[in-house]
Amino acid sequence: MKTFLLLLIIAFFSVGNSSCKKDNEAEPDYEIRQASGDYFVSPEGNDDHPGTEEKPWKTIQKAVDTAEPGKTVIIKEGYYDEYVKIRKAGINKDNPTVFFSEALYGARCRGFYINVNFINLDGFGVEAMGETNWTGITIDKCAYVTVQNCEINECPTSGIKIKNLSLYISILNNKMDHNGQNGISLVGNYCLIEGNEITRTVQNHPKGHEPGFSGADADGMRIFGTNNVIRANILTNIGDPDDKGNLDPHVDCIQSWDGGIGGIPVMSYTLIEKNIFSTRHPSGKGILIDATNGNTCSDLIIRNNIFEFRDMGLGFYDGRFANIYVYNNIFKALLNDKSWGTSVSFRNINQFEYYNNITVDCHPQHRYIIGGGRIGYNLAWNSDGTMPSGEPAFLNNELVGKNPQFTSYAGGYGDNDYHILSNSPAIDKGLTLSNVLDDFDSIPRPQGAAYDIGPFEYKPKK
Ligand SMILES: [Ca+2]
Ligand SMILES: [Ca+2]
Repeated sequence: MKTFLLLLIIAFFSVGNSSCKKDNEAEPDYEIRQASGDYFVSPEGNDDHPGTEEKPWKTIQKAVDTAEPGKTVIIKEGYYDEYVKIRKAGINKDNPTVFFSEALYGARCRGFYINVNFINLDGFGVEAMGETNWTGITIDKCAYVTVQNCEINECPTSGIKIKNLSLYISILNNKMDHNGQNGISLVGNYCLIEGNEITRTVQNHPKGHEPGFSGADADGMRIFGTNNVIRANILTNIGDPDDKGNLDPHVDCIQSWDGGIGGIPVMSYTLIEKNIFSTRHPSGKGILIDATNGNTCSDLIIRNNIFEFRDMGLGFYDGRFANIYVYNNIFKALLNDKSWGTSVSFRNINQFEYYNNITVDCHPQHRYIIGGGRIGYNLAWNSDGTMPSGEPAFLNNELVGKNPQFTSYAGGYGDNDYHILSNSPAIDKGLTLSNVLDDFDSIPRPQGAAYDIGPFEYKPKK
């Protein structure tokens, strides 16, 4: 009898489960994270409840509007059909109000709009639905907001948009796939963009464009303002050329420009390090900046990055630039490509340094640098054995046509391992630089006698 009852229960649940599934999609198994909270939200809750674990609220919006500043709200797994507006600030930068999805990406909703200070969003799954909202998470003219560990997909106008010179915003370890326009758009100062993954941005998203939208594109990030840090992000297949929505984008992994006096401020005083920027779109560029409206783009440090592109690695060729420092990067393009394939395009930059970089398959011109600056200790190689050529010609301790001996290199995008092997000619041939103290993997430089060329310092295995 007991066995029969058990079988009956199993049968009942099997039927129940299969009838709940939509489009034959299995519910993903979300990772449950331990946390202690002051308030709770659950799809089975009720907004007339007190918001305790036993009697949780039903909507995230109720929690946002009701929770005392500086407290932690735990949101249980489930779909919340809401576009949440956070309009009640936390206490201070050390005591933000925390909204925490108990299951990683498991509390899912249409998005968030934040225009108050001291807020921390952690672990949500976000998909903008259009009509009600077009951007996943908007941070508008505020300070000390952190968005971390979220998964933000399929938003027609940016995954995360930071607007109106917000300050001290941290965007950490989020995943963003197939969003329209770009993964992250930043207009702010003193912000940190670290550890995020951005894939497959699209110019014309299948959900369409929000009313009044113009200038559709498929970039990785758009960065404006000063004193920002862009670190250890992985951008792959930006502006996917096989995506039908990418009709005619100008694909840049990072793009910035000068909006003129009082306008949107071109990126300056910014550190860009340890990122992977990969695009195989024919127009694809690593970082593109123009500064033609009166302001100068200045004081950029770009070090220990991997650039894979078709057209240009760094394009600084229109407008006013000063104090641009480019160290220990890899620039990889495609041989025999109709796209330009140059590592850097620098024209009349007032003060720059270009040291310890590797260019691979940048063809036919591995670099294009017009005007004076300090250049040297770079390595240029074409994988078909042809000799690289570029402007200026090789001058200062540079290695030309030497195979850098990567761990693996097949010439593709997103699947090369650029760690150098023990027989690499790049080992100990770089210049010692006070602006570069470690490598892509945060291994201190130098290992061995001197700095290596490229983003990876060779370290013998023990
Ligand atoms: Ca662009
Ligand atoms: Ca070394």
